[in-house]
Amino acid sequence: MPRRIVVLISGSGSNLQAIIDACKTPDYPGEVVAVISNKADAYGLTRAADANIANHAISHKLFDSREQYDQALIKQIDAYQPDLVVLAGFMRILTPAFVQHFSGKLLNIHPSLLPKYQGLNTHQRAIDAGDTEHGVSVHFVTEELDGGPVVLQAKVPIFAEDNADILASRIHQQEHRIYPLVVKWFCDGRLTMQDESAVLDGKILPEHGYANEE
Ligand code: NHR
Ligand code: GAR
Repeated sequence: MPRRIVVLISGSGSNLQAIIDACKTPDYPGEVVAVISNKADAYGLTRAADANIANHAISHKLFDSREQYDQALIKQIDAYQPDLVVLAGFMRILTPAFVQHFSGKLLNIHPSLLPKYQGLNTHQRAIDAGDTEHGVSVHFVTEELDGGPVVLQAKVPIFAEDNADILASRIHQQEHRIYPLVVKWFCDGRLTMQDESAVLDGKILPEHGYANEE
């Protein structure tokens, strides 16, 4: 049986689409069983519906506190008994209670070469810093925002004439390659989190994740 995946989104859901498409390939070890958005107008919900995947909007605005919102999220996610919860452009910081509930089963994709540029606006910050290289990281989620162990990164160049939109689209192409790959590793049972380290095939991954020469 394929591993059960719940995907959390806030927006366009192009990473969700990449994972849905990957799940259709023969022998892929995972299946997206539900998509949940904190925004009712997220286009990713339409993508889920088009793929006949259960989907829900749970607006954070209806709750008095982050704790209450996260409890509602936990309840909805648990109803699907997932093996893996994937953040794909999900824009709400999660409480320690949420992170602990899904510890070791929670992945995020962050548009920077972590530990550089945690938080938001990463493309503009890389341009403003004069960087010639930028990238994207898939990491396990821990209580520390964008601080959990990195599994895999992809790098892209920054050219002098780039703006944040051009850079974002270059990053997106890499995201759509690496996220389905990391999800596959997890679903194949090759990837785990142990003592806040990412472990692939029994080996602790270094700070920048798998196969990084630095
Ligand atoms: N939660 C925890 N505990 N740990 C992480 O590593 C998390 C997380 C929740 C989301 C994604 C993250 C990113 O990849 C992520 C990682 C949202 C914000 C943020 O400031 C920061 C980082 C990330 C996602 N959100 C604002 C908030 O008040 C709202 C911003 C908005 O709505 O546009 O939650 O970058
Ligand atoms: C992706 O670039 C992802 O790395 C980023 O949002 C985009 C979502 O695109 N994530 C964050 O910035 C998290 N704070 P998508 O909705 O098309 O997958």
